Amino acid sequence: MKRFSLVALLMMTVAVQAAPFDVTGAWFRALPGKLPAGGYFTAQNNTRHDVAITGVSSDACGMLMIHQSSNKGGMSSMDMMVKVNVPAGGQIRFAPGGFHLMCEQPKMKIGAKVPVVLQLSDGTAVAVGFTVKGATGK
Ligand SMILES: [Cu+2]
Repeated sequence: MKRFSLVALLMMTVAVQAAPFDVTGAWFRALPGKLPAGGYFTAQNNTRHDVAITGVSSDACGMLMIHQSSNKGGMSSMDMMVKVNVPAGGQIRFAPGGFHLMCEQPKMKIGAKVPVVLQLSDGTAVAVGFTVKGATGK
């Protein structure tokens, strides 16, 4: 009983300590054949300074880039982004139709988790496990 309480306390401590830069809901959309896979997540900046994502890499991708989808006059296109700013105390969503990671030559299986490293403007790097989902996002 006493031991159980200690574990519960430790778990609560972990839950309330937010990381300075937190990434949640990370997943890749794996498409059939050799099509690139889009990567999506939410980045939360819990610091009092703006932090930018300045680079991305993954062993599961031949090349990994930051893209932004846009729709100009009915024409949808993708632009390559050098960096994406996450404002102090705020969050940025990478989601279909907006910011996303573009994984060229993906080597991934649906249901698996693949590692991605995000380089940040403050010189740190965050390792994130991306869950691989299918074309429908499941
Ligand atoms: Cu793209």
